[in-house]
Amino acid sequence: MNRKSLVLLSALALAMGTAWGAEEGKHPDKTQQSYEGAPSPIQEVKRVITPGAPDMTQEEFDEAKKIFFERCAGCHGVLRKGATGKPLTPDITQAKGTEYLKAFITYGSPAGMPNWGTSGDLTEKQIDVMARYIQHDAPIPPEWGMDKMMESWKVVIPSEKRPTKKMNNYHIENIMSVTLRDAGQVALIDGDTKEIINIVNTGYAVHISRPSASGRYIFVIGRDAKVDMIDLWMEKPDKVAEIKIGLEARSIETSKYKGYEDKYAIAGAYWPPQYVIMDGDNLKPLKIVSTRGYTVDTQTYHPEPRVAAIVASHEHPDFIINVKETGQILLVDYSDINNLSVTTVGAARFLHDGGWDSTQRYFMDAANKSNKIAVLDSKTRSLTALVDVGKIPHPGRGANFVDPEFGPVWSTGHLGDNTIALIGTDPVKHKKFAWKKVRSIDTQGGGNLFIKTHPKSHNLWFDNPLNPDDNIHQSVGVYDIRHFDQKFQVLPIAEWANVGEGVKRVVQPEYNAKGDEVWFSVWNGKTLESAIVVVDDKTRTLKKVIKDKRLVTPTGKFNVYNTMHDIY
Ligand code: DHE
Repeated sequence: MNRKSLVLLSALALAMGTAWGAEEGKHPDKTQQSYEGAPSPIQEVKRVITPGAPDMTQEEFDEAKKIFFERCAGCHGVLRKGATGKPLTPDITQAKGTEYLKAFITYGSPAGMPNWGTSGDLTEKQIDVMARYIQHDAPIPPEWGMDKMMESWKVVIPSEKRPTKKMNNYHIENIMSVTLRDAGQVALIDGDTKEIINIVNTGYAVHISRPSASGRYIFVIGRDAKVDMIDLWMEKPDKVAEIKIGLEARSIETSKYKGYEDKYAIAGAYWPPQYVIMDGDNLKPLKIVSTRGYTVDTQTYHPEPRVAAIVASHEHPDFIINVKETGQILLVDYSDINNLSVTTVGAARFLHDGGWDSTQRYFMDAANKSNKIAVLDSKTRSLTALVDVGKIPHPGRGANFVDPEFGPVWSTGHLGDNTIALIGTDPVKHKKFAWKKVRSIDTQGGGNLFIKTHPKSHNLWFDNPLNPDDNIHQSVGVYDIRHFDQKFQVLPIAEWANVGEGVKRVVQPEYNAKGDEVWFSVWNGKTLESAIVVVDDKTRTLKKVIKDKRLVTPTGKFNVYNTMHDIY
């Protein structure tokens, strides 16, 4: 391609950004893109040939399908009807034509489309194949109903053969379940001795762990929608049941309301868009409910609204389910699952993650691409407020503490800017500040994913794993919550880990049960050394580096006590 045509095409790509409703601005950071667009495990689709679309061979279709699910589905949706990225349906793409689409894929757009060609990620040939592929209707992956779930359901150890009392000497409330992302495993680490208790095989690109209300069981979900249930009472804690609840998923939770402890588990899927309530004793699927429906704002039908975070209410026997693309929060009453009662609360798009305020009545829920936190009153089952925050809030579960000036606050960091927003959460004694952003404090830069504190601590920790600067994503910052007039301190976590070469993103602060240690993952490439770094919370000094060749790509860590009691 000569220089003149390159310039023309790049101008065309920018113009298309505007034509598709792009905002003016810079390309978002590439790590942000790869965060959103982690490879989808979906591969099983039937080929569709659409009138008006350019021809493709079977080989080209297979290649394009693979590239689409690995790189594009995370933003554009499996059905390409638009998610956080624009819709790519044939009525739109055929009107643009192959050359136009090729330029768009090559150069990206200011609205957030990565420059797949100029970055070297895709070859010219692959871009040509993709430009033709998206002019055909999206091939539809299969549904995943009760028959498929029952086929995949396996009880490894039935409850009658499990221990009737704890058979080990572990202090199980201080066990950390650690995601080994690219190994498809979790490491159960003894929080007291820092020794690995067991490595349990789980789903592909495993995502999160949640303990049951009693703390006896841990439920783990993989991106391939495989759920694994681990019994911590066994002599060597291990898997007792497994099931696959769909083709792609991210969230899992268990019933916590009084009288329903350990009774149900629930998992939410990205594909098919549905949630499933299971027996909390053995993962038997009991009830599957679709989340297909209408968006909160324009009331437009969305065929694949993905299930994001799920939390268990402390006020009612409800599961609180975030439906990403429709922006609706569902409160699913599990007291009678045959006559299921669901309250639908309109919030804002695109719901992702969130956590409780310190009273555990209000759920603070990030509508990330709307730059808002939705405040849900779980007692009255209604929306209390929509609070404007910074760009792309990403709280994880957030952090609760008492601000010296504004009283109780819950806080969130942001993926898209360098701030942490503090929101007042006390409508009784600090009414003036309730549900308002009362303070904004700086982080080291954009690309923050998680923040954390503990009721016994004066520290507020934040990571910046998606920041492109090595110095920033390899370290963490910490504020003294009594002194926001003072700058944060930076701790060189990756340097302390001393793991050699690699990208070494430091991710997700997590407290031990006592609240006097904070654990960080040093997340390195799959074939490189990673580590977990334990910091003494009071002195902010290195306490221990946990290294083991089995600790492949550690990311999230879930302390049993803090997670089961929603302490953060
Ligand atoms: Fe996560 C929580 C979705 C990428 C680490 N992540 C969640 C939740 C959702 C979600 C819906 C809330 C679950 C709940 O509470 O029930 N995550 C997604 C994605 O869709 C996304 C953006 C891209 C993807 O394709 O998966 C994504 N997540 C990542 C990562 O790349 C991270 C950093 C590393 C990893 O292990 O994959 C990552 N996500 C986490 C962690 C939590 C999480 C550690 C739990 C935080 C907590 O404290 O509860």
